[in-house]
Amino acid sequence: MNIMNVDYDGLIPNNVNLNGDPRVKAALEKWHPGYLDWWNDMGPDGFQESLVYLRTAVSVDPKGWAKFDYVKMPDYKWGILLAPQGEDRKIPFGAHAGEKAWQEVPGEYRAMLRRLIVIQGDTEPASVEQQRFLGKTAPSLYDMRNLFQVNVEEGRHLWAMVYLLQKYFGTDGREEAEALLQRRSGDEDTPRMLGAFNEETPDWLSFFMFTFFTDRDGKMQLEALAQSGFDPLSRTTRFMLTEEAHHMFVGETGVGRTIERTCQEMQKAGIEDPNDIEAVRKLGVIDLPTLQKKANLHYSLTLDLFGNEISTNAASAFHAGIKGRYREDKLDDDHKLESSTYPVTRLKDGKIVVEDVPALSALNLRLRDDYVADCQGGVSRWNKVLEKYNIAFQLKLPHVAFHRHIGEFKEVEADIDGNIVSGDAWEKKKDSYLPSTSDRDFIESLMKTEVEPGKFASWIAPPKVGIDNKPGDFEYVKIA
Ligand code: BYC
Repeated sequence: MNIMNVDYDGLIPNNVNLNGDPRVKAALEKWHPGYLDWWNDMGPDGFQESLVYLRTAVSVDPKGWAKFDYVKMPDYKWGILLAPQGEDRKIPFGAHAGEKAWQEVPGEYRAMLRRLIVIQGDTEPASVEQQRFLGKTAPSLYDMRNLFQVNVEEGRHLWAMVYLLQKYFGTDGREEAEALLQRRSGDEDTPRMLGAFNEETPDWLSFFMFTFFTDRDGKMQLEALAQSGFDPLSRTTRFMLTEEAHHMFVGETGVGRTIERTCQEMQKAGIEDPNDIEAVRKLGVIDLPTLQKKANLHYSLTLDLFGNEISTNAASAFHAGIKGRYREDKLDDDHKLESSTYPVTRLKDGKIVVEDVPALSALNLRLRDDYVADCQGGVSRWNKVLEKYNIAFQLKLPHVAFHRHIGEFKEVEADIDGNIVSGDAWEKKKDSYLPSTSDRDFIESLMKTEVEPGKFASWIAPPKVGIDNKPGDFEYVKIA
């Protein structure tokens, strides 16, 4: 078998030699119709018959892994693709550091591994569910195609986790794979597992913020799992990361293009005060303070996805060699962390303080810190657009204590600068920190679909280059 190239002949494209593994092949083929039912019920509403110009992974060689073509989404080739197996890979961290990486699930860590795989798997279909109505308000065919690309790839990421469950976890793996198709984002009785995946994605600015902030949590968590001593998980997540990069590109450039259009229109109209919201909105673009509020919302919801700052679960997963740190293989220390400490921003006697705690217990926070730095890079790039147009406004990430529901700050209210405030004070100022009903109504009023090739809705600038270098007026979606 050539691990680089994918076997496309069967029902399920793969590079894991499914033909040589009849038990897993049969289990996946049994799961497949339920997946398609889920996709048809919960995938992009109203576009299942349209031809979409999508990339499909045909190889796991990073230099040329995808091909582009028109495809109806239900016919997309959702495959099982693992990055190539490294020769003689060793467990990079934890109590087993330096031992041979596991090719089978180590018995004592079975429950922990299954839980991490299920949580990761649960987020993938959840995001498709959250985004299912957005096609109808796409600001262009280019954006519509990007949305659908993200959606089919999240579907593929679900397949990736389901493969691990079916292959390595027997009966309970099969049950978990079924349950992944049963839960629904936002459902009162059977919600998705993590908070941010039960929120709505009601408009395109939310979608871009979600792909910037929340997909970036995906990147960080996948990076941490890519270090895993359980080699099949490492190889699966390494390939997922190749696809994930495009999702964050969609978010970063989507918000960037929104900012660009706002700046262009402000300049044309001679509006210098970015806080003159009414005047800016009259131009049919999204004012900068509202963009900041949307960022505040998505950033704070996403910080919750990192779990508690101080976590014995995270310590156990690291010690076991199951979930590492961001770029563990590039870090220069003992990779065991048994005697080091890490500074944690905590709440002590009603005050925010920084305290050194044992590094093993602070691994969720450490990953979150790497995430914050990564976000800051993108925000700085957005601010460059504002500088280019000489607009006196800078976007910024709110304090980590702001609007939190998990972790150290869940019991208190803090403003965007990290001042602890009373519940009353918070209520009074809430609408200046987070999108208010009228902000949402305004954004919604702009969400008019634009389906003429090469045309864009009023509030967003065109991209600098097309997907797959296609020209500006390329018909990315042939709407049925
Ligand atoms: N909501 O010890 P703690 C993506 C629970 S995004 C609800 O701090 P731990 C994507 C926790 O389960 C990436 N509950 O937890 C993006 C635990 O409950 P139990 C998804 C929460 O385990 C866009 C208890 O609180 N992947 O891929 O250290 C589009 C104690 O917590 C939450 C992963 O997350 C929450 N936010 O850390 C598509 C990777 N936080 O078990 C896709 C896998 C905590 O005691 N997951 N709890 O009843 C993990 O690594 C960890 O489970 C977590 C939490 C980081 C989520």
